[in-house]
Amino acid sequence: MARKKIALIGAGNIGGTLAHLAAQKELGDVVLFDIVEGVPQGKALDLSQCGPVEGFDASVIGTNDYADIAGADVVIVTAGVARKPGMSRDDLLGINLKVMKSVGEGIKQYAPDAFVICITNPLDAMVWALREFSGLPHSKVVGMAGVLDSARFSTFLAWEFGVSVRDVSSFVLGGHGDTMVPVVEYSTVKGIPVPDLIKMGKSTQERIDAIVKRTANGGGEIVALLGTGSAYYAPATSAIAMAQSYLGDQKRVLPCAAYLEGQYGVDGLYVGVPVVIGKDGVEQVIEIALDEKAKAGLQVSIDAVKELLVACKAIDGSLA
Ligand code: A3D
Repeated sequence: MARKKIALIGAGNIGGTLAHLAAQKELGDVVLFDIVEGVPQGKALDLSQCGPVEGFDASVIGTNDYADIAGADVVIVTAGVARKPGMSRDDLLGINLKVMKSVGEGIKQYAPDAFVICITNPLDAMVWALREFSGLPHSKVVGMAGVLDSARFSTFLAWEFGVSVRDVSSFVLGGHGDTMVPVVEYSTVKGIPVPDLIKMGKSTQERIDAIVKRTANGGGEIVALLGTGSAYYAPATSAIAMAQSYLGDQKRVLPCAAYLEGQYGVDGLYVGVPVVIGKDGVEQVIEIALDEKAKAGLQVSIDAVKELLVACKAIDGSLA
């Protein structure tokens, strides 16, 4: 059986980390694309030379030509600019929208059967625009945010309770921005909901509220520490989990920015919700019952995504 092909559009911090993980895990042969000449080729050469040491069988090539992504099974998009300290994700909109147009056209021409995972910010608007420009089915274009946001929430919860991260399961809904909604009621330690753990005296509401706030600002905290660039290890790992679920038809339940057609009362927007990812892409959107507070939080988040789409349509008339 031929090896799968993984195309990575954008060979920056996340793109390079994705290439390393994809090769190491032997997800398939890797094509690293960027508009900057030399960078994808240099990173690909460096990564190829990890092969003999790590013992992986995957070819890694770098390119500036979309034709090289032809027939890709999975395309992961990180092309664009990342945040600098003091910038919000939304500040990236104008620049990254143009990038999504060229990337979408490249995917449409060379990899129309791929499962596409968008990471470029502002995520919920960029994944929508990428889908519009590529013309792929909505079920085959998805945004990575919830897996990362939940991983951040789970990390902080594991630290708070002094337990293994493997026993923590947490939930973040909504847009990938300051309005995201970490859902405490659906977050558990080995099945025990966090509110019950508070009742058991393992933490306090105030401490959990602070963790929820820290999760929503999780990306900003790292941007401020790094001084230049934004998080890339955990974002790359999160997208790889989504790619693995698709390639292996694992049907994992993962929070992702998915296209909603009536679910959660939303129509025609990409919003972070739990979905099942398998061989057909997004195979199910899971609608969970939310209390009034979470519902209100989700609505604020949905309204923020709507505003971004209005801005996209104002910038690029072909999207209106
Ligand atoms: P960075 O290291 O700057 O890499 C971006 C790469 O994109 C650079 O190598 C650029 O040369 C390349 N590029 C620019 N324009 C194009 C183009 N038209 N076609 C192809 N390549 C192009 O950034 P990064 O890897 O750290 O981050 C990439 C994106 O992910 C940014 O928009 C971040 O804001 C975003 N991001 C999202 C999350 C989410 O959870 C959604 C997390 C972290 C970062």
